[in-house]
Amino acid sequence: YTPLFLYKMFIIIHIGNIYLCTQSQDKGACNDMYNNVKHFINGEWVESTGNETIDVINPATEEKMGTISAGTEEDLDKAVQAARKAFPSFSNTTREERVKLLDRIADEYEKRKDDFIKVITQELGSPVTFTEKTQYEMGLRHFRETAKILRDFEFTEQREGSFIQKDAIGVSGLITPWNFPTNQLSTKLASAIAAGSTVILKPASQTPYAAMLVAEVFEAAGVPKGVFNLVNGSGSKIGNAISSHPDIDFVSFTGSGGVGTKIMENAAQDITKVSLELGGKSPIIILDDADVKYAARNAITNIAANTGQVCTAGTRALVPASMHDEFIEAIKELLPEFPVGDPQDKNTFTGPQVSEEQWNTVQDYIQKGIDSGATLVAGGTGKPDGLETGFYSKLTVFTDVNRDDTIAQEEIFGPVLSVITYNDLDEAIEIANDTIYGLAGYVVGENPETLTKAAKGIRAGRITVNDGKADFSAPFGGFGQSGIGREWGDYGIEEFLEPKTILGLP
Ligand code: TAP
Repeated sequence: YTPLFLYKMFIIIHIGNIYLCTQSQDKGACNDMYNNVKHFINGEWVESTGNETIDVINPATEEKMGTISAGTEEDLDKAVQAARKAFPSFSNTTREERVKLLDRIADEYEKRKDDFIKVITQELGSPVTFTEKTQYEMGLRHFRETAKILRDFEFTEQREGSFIQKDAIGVSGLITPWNFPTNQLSTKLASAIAAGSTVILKPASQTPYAAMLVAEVFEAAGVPKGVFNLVNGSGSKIGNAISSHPDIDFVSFTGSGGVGTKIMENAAQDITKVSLELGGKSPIIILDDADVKYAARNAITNIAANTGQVCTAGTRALVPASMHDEFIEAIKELLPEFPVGDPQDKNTFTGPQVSEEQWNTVQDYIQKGIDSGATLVAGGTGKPDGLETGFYSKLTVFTDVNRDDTIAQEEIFGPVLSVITYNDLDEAIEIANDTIYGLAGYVVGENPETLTKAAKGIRAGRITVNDGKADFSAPFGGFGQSGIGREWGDYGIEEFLEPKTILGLP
């Protein structure tokens, strides 16, 4: 074998590989950036101290996109030490320096727009149009809005008898879910940076590539070493270790109630502060003067967007008994405008569930709805026709649902709507508030007085009236078992601060 022969063989094999990759349904399969993704600790991409990896699956093709390193407790310790070391100088940076840093992060984030869209569409199965307009955009808005708020944020206050100073809380552990891969990270990261806290991030194992891109954005923006650390790995190992780490001062978590409870239990051992953004079972109160078609469209959008994997999704449509039949007809008529299918198709409205596990959960709930005697208006169990590969659910609407049925009480996190009738507004508000949750609520109608009464009556962290749009400067979080604490805007920054009262200062 002459060197020339070997070189020719190398070229032939290389071209062959490229051909095979381009023929694959799963375009990520041939991209090295998807394989054995490392941790980002103290400003460097580092190998894990363990050998285990976690597979990442494209939910639309069911193919493996690649792997991430499964972090160890030793990896986490290194990240905590780096964050601890960086804390004194970062927490002493000026507000202006941190505003500039957030602006640079936002600029670098914008430069990676195409990569974010590609990655989130593949790892989450979020339809490409939604990924661009919502997933990508929400991440960016948090960095931009927080920078804007930070410009006027008051870290000190002189009162008649005291001086109050707000100090950064210390090292924060951030644990995030998969449903909005950049939004969930960005709101926590933007607030932490604004406050001067250093962080360790553990993203969801199903959607780690968006987090990897965020780490690259932070690197490119020149975030000082140790201020931002990323440790990949399972929730049961790294998430659990973050919530019980004695040198972490604050745990900010978004995800399921069950894990939220475990995090509180762990954090309680060292009296570590936690903020929890958990689930919801949000009501949509449709008033008797609402336009029926508009109300039906609002309800379907609530369950179809992001395949129902939205903590604030309105999943209980509360409809006046007198409007019920007309509402159901409008739902049936409008459903074809919400196609379920390939996330790469620009016309797709609803993609697959994120994982087989999530698909199974949704199927179980649909079966429970059928077993409870509710009437199936559309959808049902199984996959939509022609979508046998991929974790696709049918858009499912039940009516004749009792307010205390399982499907009317528990978070499904799938495209399932429960229609419940009411007789007067007081009853609607009572039903709206009759769950353990209180994350969001929706009101649809015309009369300003009734809209106001309904909006004020719902006990939840965010109420949207008709077309109300998200305000990234306003607090986001829940009442009841929807969580503890608030994210977004100035309320989000406050979570990463400790107020200190100084008395008798000359
Ligand atoms: P969770 O298990 O709560 O996952 C959220 C995050 O917590 C992930 O990063 C996860 O890591 C981590 N985690 C898991 N177990 C942990 C532990 N013992 N200690 C610390 N962290 C841990 O959510 P899920 O399983 O992905 O989804 C289940 C249900 O949660 C959904 O059906 C839905 O009802 C709800 N959910 C709610 C939200 C929001 S925004 N409120 C978002 C997603 C899901 P791994 O990814 O490695 O497991």
